[in-house]
Amino acid sequence: MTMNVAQKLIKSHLVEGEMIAGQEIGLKIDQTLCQDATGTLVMLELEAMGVDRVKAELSAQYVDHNLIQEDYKNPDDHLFLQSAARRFGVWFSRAGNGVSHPVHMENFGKPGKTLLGSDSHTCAAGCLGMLAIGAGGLEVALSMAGQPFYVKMPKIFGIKLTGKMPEWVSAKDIILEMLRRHSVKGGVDRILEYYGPGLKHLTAMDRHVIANMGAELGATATVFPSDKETFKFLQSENREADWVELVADKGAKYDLKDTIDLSSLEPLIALPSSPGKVVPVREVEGKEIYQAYIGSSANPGFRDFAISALMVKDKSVSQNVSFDVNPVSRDQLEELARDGLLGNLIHAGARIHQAGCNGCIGMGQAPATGKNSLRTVPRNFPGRSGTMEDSVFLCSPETATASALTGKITDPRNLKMPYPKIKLPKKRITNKAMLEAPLPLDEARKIKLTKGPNIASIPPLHPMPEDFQLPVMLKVGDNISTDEILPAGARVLPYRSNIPKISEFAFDIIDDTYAKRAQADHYKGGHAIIAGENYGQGSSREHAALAPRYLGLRLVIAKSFARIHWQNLINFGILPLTFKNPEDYDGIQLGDMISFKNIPETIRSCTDIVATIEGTGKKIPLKHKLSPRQVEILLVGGLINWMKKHVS
Ligand code: MIC
Repeated sequence: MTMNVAQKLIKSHLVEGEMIAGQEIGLKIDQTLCQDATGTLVMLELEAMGVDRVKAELSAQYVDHNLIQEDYKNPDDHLFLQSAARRFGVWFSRAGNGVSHPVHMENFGKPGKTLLGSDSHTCAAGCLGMLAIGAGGLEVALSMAGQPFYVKMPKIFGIKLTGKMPEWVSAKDIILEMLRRHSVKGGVDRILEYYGPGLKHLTAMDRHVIANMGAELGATATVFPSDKETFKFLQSENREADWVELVADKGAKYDLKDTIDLSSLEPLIALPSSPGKVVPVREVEGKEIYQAYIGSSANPGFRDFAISALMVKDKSVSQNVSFDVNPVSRDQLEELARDGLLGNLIHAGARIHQAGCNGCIGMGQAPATGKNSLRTVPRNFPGRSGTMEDSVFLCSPETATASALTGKITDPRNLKMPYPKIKLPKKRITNKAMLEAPLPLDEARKIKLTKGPNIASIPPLHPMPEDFQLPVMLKVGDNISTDEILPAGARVLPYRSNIPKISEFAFDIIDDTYAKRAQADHYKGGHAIIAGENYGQGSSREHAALAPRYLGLRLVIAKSFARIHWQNLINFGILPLTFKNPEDYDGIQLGDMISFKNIPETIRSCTDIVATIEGTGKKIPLKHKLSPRQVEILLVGGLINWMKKHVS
C-alpha cells in the first residue's frame, strides 16, 4: 500500500488501535518538550506520579515565557524547573537561551521521530519530517513516564504547493492563505501534509513558519517531508548525521486535498482579533499603526530578521511607531550581531528585547488602548497582548517592517525598493552553553526539588457523581480561545504554578464576575457552561480546564470543541458534551438548572445522553465522543486519579 508521510510516521509509532479516521490510536512518543508556563505543572505531575527518571528518548524543558522578573515568582519557577530537570533526567534550556520551538528544532529535531509538547505550537517541528503534537501537560507528563499518547486518528489533508513565491511574499503569507481558505476550524481532527514542486523553494525555517501556525487552524499536526532542504538545515547545525529521508510514496493518497499556487499569492494580513480573519494587505492599507513587532516562534528564522534589517538599513522607522524586535534565540542574536544586521535595526530605532516569547504571550510590549499593532506572532485573540481593548494584526516581517517605516499599514510592494537579497549563514552558531544536559541517574537521585512559596500542589479532584444538577453559569459564543478562558500576560502568567490563585482570573476577559460568582452558595454544588463552535481553540494550557474545575465547573455543552482543550477537560474530570441539534444552543439560558441521571452507566453504555432542564421539563439530546478509556478517566475525576490507579 502506498503511504503519505503522515501515515508513515503514525504507522512506525502505532502501539494501539487502527489507523481508521476518528478511532482512538496510541502512539509511542520519542521526544517531549515543555516550556516554563506549562512545565511547572508537568514537573509537579511527575513528582506526584513518583517518576524516578523520564523514559522518553529525549525530554527538554525550556524557559522562554515567564521572563519578566518583577518579583520572586518567575525566578522561583525557573529554579524549580532547573532542579526538576536535573532530578528527572531532562535537558534544560535556561532563561535567555530562546523560544522552545526553534531551539528544539535546532538542537534536537530529527526526521522520523515523534514529539509531544505542552504547548500548542509544538507542531512547528513537523517542518523537519517529525510527527509533532501539542497537548495538555498531563499527557506530556505521561509520555515522559513512558506511556503512549492517545489521540483520534486524524484525516490526512494533503496540500500541494506549486509555483514560486513572488518577491515580497514569504512563508507567513502561505499559512495566512491557508487560514483565509479554511478558517480557524479547518484543521480540526486533521493532519496537514504539504507536498509538491513548490516545496523546493521553502527552507526548513520557512516550513517552520507554516507548521507552527497549523495550530491556528486547529490541526492535530502539520507534516513536511524530510528532503534536501531538511538535510541542508541539519548540516548547518552540524547534525547531518541525524538526517534520514522521509517522503510520500509515489501515488500516495490523501483524505482531503487542496492546491496553492505560490506564484499567485500576495501579502496577507489577519485582522483583529482572530488569526482566521485574513485579507490582502492592500485592503487595509493606510491605517495608522502604533507598533510593529518582529519575532516569535511563528517567524523565527534568521531570514525573518535579516529581511527586516535590510529593509531598514540607513533609514529610521516612523516617529509614531514602537518597533519591537524579539530575537528567538541567543544564537540568532549573535548571528545578527556578527553580520551587522543588528546594527541596522538598532540604528533604525528598534527596541531590542531578550530572546524569548515576550510580547507574543503578553509578557510586556502591550500596545496602547485602541491602537493598531502589527505583529509577526501566531495569535491575536482578544486581550492576549495584555491590553483589553487591543487591535492586533498578524502579518509577515516584510509587511510589519514596511509599516514601521511609513507609520501606516503598508503593502511592502508599495515601498518600491528592491527586494533585499539575504545570505543565509552556511554554518549556524551552535553554542550549547545555556543548554544543560541530563545528569547521570546516581547524581540525579540526589537532587531535591527547589520549591519557592509560589509553587502550590495541585488541588485534589473528586470522582464524578452519579447524578448532576448544575446551574448554567456562563453562556459564550463561537471560537472562544483559551486566552479568553484563562488569560496569559504579565498579570496572570506568574501564577501558573498556583491553581487557587490563578483561578481568580478565569474568564475575566469575558465576564469578570465569574470567579466570584462561582463561590456563591448557589454554585457550591458545581456549575455548567454552554458554548458555541470550536470551544477552547488556541493554547494548550491545561490551566484553562483546571482553574475553572477548581471553581466548580463539571460540564461544558458546546456545538463543537477544539482538540487539545477537549482532552484537557477530560483530563481534569469535566464532562464535554455536544448538542445533537445545534439549534438547541438557543434553548438553554443562563441560570437554567441542567440535570442528568445515572451518568456512569449512561456514558459507559452509549454515546447519547439526554439533559433535562429543571422546572420546564424540557429535554435536550446531547452526545459524547469519548473512548472507553476516556470515560473511565472522567469517572474517577480525571487523569491524575486514573494514573494513581494505573501507572503505579
Ligand atoms: C501560546 O502561543 O498561546 C502559548 C503561550 O505558547 C501557549 C502555551 C501557554 O499557554 O503557555 C500554547 O500555545 O500552548
